[in-house]
Amino acid sequence: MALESLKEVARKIAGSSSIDKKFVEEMVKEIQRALIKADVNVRQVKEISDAIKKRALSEDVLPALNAKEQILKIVYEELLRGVGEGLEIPLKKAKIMLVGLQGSGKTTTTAKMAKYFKDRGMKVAVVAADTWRPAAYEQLKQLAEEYGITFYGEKGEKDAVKIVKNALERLKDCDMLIVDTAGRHALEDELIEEMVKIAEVLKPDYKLLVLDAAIGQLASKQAEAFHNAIGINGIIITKFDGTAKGGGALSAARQIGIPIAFIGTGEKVEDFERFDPAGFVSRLLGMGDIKALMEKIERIASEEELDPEAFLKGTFTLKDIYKQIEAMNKMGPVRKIFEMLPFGLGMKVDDDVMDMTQEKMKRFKVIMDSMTEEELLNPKIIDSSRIRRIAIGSGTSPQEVKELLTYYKTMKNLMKKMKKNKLPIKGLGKLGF
Ligand SMILES: Nc1nc2c(ncn2[C@@H]2O[C@H](COP(=O)(O)OP(=O)(O)OP(=O)(O)O)[C@@H](O)[C@H]2O)c(=O)[nH]1
Ligand SMILES: [Mg+2]
Repeated sequence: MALESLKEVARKIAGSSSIDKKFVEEMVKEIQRALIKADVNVRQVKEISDAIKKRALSEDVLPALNAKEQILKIVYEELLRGVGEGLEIPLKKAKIMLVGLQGSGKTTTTAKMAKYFKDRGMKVAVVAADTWRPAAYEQLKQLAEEYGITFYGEKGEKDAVKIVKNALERLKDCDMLIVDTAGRHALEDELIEEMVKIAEVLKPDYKLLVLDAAIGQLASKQAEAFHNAIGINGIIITKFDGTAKGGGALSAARQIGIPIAFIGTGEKVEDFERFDPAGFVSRLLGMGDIKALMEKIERIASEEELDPEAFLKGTFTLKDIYKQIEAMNKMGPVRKIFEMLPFGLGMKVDDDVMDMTQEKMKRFKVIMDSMTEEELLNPKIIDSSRIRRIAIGSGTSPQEVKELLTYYKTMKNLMKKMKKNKLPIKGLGKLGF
């Protein structure tokens, strides 16, 4: 796969003896070659590589990083920007309609997606609304039965709209309805008409276009045509496993401004994943140096006698916040650290929390100095009367004390989240990438 060579780029950055202008230029050329080979649209390749070059040659190295880490961070961030947003379909009641050309992978994806949501506790049903291909009914029914998913279809019925109407009636108690539709060789009027009619009856929350990654740059024309015809709001890229041209479909999504929801990476039902841009780009880069970054965090943490386990486990107390603040002091702003983590994981954190200034850190320490041992170890007990006492004792305001408590809670949640996302707790350096 052409995008695979980005790993090589990351390895070269990690192995370079010095980062100079020549190195950056070579590196940018290599990135360009990888992207172009992967069928990424030329204009986008230029945008991405120009941005990398400009930043790599002009930005100051952050205090917490060395030059290599900084370059890797820039490459990571610009690729991420190039990839765009992912579409996360929440675990809520929803009607989903899949559209796409013949053989793009709609029926397979219908089953994969149903299993994906079923595994996450949703009550899912699939609807066979492809009345065009004779075997479509059996194909979906079989897949659904295999995975214990509710199936609705009407064998022999030619009117897809009628099937969808009946399905809506019959499947009212399901959380999610996933409707498989017919494909055609090309986007013919007849197909558009049928899609529009199905959508009118179904009123889908999501109209997802299934795009075969193997078509490379052609994906953008196809996506545009479907979008113009029925207005899609998400894209699923299939067959990402077997092609070197996957960049074409990625860049098609970006070009028409529609987020990618999932990618299919094989024929089996498990070969399916939610499209998480941060994780995706990290994997493209092999993550070699994210490891270094993690080691750095670990190192600084141990210098400060910060317990890395507690740091990530979410069992930590205000005492740990005290040490953490000191450690963060050495690493640079919290935001920068989390931005570098591939596990960015859509962790949305208030700007206030992220922008911990030196000034604020000092204030927080003063506040904590006015707390009792018991309060530091068990912040839960800090009620409004204690808040008042602490504020007076530290010469701050109750507002500020509350702010510290909010910061503490946010950190604790973040750590929990990182743990849930299977970030190894012990020995951050041993990530095994
Ligand atoms: N390698 C690989 N094959 C896939 C993937 N998704 C689907 N396929 C294969 O692609 C072929 C077509 O898939 P279908 O799901 O039948 O495609 P469709 O869009 O429903 O096709 P029509 O109903 O004819 O329009 C099948 O052989 C699938 O096994 C994928 O992510 N990777
Ligand atoms: Mg099909």
